[in-house]
Amino acid sequence: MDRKKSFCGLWPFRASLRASGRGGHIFKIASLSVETKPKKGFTLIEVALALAILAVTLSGLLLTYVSMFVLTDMQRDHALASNALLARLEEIRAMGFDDISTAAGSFNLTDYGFPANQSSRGRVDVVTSFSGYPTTLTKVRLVACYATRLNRTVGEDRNFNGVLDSGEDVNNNSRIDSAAEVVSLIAK
Ligand SMILES: [Ca+2]
Ligand SMILES: [Ca+2]
Repeated sequence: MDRKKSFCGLWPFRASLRASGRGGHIFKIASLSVETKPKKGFTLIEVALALAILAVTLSGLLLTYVSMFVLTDMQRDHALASNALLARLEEIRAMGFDDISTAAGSFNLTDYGFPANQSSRGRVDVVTSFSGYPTTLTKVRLVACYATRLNRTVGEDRNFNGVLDSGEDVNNNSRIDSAAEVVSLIAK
C-alpha cells in the first residue's frame, strides 16, 4: 500500500509530505491546504424579503391592537351613557304618574356620571297615549348622544343640543336615535 496515498486519504486535509535526510525516513509537513466550503450568507433579496414579511406581520398586529383599543373605548362610553339614562329613568319613575310628561326634553348626561370632558346630551320623549295600550300606561324613551374619547359621534344629535336639527335625522323617522337608548312603560 502506498503510505503517502493512504495518509493523505485519511486526513480531512491534504498534506504534501517530503522525505529529507539520509534513508528518507523523516517526513516534514511542508504545506497544508484545508478544503473549506464557501461561506453561505444572506443575499440582499433574501434580507429585503424577510424585512417585507416582518413589516406586514407587525402592521397586522398593530392594526389589531388599534381596533381593540377603539372597541374598548366605545364599550366604555356606551356603558357610561346607558348608566346615565338608567339613572335618569329612575328619577322619572319616582315622579307622580301625572307629572311624568314634564320630564320630556333634553338633559345633561354629565349630571348622571357621563364624563364632562366629552360632548354629550340626553333626551327624554314621553308618550302618554298610544294605540293598543290603556291610558294607565305611559311610555318613556330616553336616548343619549355623545362623542367618544376618540371623538367619534354616537347618535343623531350631532351638535348635542337635544333637538333634531335639519340633516340629523339619518333614518327619517322624525326623532333622535342613538345606539344608547332605554325604553320603559310606567303604569299608573
Ligand atoms: Ca341637534
Ligand atoms: Ca332618527
